[in-house]
Amino acid sequence: MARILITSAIPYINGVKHLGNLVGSQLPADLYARYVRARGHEVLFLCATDEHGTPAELAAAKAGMEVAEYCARMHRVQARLAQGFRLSFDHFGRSSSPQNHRLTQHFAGRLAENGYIEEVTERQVYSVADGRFLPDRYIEGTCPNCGYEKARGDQCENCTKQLDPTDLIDPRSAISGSTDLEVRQTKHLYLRQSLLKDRLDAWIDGQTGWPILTTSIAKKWLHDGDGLQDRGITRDLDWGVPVKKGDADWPGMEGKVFYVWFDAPIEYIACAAEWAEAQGLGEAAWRRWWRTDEGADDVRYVQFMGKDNVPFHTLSFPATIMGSGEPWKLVDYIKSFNYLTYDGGQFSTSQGRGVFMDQALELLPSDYWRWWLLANAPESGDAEFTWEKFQAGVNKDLADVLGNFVSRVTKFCRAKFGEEVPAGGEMSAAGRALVGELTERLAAYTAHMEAIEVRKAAAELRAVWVAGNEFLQGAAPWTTIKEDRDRAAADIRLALNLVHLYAVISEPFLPDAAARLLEALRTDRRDWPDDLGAALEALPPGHGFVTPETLFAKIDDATRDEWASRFAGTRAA
Ligand code: B3M
Ligand code: ZN
Repeated sequence: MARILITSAIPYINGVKHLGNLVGSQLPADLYARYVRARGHEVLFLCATDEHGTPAELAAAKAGMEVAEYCARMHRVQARLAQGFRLSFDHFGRSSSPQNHRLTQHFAGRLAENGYIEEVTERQVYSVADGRFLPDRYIEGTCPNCGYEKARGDQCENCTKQLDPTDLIDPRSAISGSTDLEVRQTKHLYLRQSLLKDRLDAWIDGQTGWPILTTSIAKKWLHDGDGLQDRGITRDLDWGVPVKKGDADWPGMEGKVFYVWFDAPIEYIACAAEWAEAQGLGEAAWRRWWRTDEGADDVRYVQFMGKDNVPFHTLSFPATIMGSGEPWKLVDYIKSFNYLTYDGGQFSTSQGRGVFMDQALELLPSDYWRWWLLANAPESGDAEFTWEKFQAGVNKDLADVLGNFVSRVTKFCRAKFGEEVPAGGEMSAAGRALVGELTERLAAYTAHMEAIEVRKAAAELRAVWVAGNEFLQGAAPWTTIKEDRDRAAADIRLALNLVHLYAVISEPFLPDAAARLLEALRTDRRDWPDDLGAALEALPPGHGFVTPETLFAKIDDATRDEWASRFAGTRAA
């Protein structure tokens, strides 16, 4: 039994997330959380909405709402969709919480005390037409690194480079489009992460088995060009965590807030505090997950995120923690993802391109999406969503392989033996061969789940389902029953137990199907099949069941084409 802390990158509040966002952090985090819970570990799985900064302000302005009201509403929308996708967060918090305000100000105070904050009078882009400074996403232009024309002032989403607004070529206001911009003086705080470069470098070198995607991005920002740059951590915005040194005012910083990327990762900690409060637990209950001097030294902490978030999680946030000089838990493993593309192009929130979480659930229940997205997770490279691929994956894997197996076994049993596990006979040669194959496949599946190799795990799970079908085909109880009823009974008894095994091991991918199967099989046994022999006798002779309704419906070509054309354009944001 271990204690495992899991966080998913916290989605921006500015609207419903698309399937590319979902598969890049929240969904694989949920897969892993469900798996480690099933293995009996103590798990705290946290996510939240990322509510500060220009994304929130711009989206609220567009919706014609006060930003606080907008955030409250969109938090409810995202929480409902998370529930719809069965994301099993222990808490879905908010980065605007009082806990995060306090902790963010606390960290800033500690960093200042330890000499990791510099006050810089600097030149910032000011929009004459808008009458304000233009931090981060308030400004757009061409990326100086890769030439992408829609780069934002804080980061280029094409090449992931972190930018400052003054870096952009041909800059324009994202509010008004105005190019009547000038550079004015204002004072800001900088996190002197360059001072921590060697410590960060050594820390990253000390990690074993991190995905290459994670370490290569971290190393790139540590060593390329001029090396790790100090980052501005304050902004001229109204909405956010007011700049303070702990509880104390910060002279000269009145009216400013912390940069969203400074407070967002601190929300991982604050979210645990929000969770404890919501559970009616005290401070110690969440600190034992986060403070290595208060019990978190035996916690394994795993983070999930898209590749554009990696620099902040491998460098800036660890710098915040190291620089605090306090024993907060550092991440143990960072699982990062490439991008899912949509029909040859990018999923895009700003352009409303692709399928969004709310739309997906209107078409099909969450298991269909969970399965396809996870089985095709953009792990080793980008992956592409097309309606043809989605249809093929659903129809083959879920309907033809898993669904069909369940249906054939339960219906045949009902017709010939009634709705209970039949008695009699002994395991056939085909059954023994199946057990041999499953022993190996389950070991591989478990190893992939432990290693968070999502696609490999899905492929192995599919192979386990296929093995059941092949067993059934070879054993052919519908033929053998004519001469040897005991043999057919033994094979069907094994097959019914396989249905149960499938429910247990598929649960991290397909929580609804698993729940339906366990209900149909009238059992709540969910122990992981470490002992395969015992697992395949979980349902003893005489155990009653109910034949389940069709588990997965197929997507026909007409429906596929209708969806493809419906989602060909963009949706109004
Ligand atoms: N909200 C970016 C994103 O949604 C950002 C992640 C914060 S993780 C602390 O991709
Ligand atoms: Zn770029």
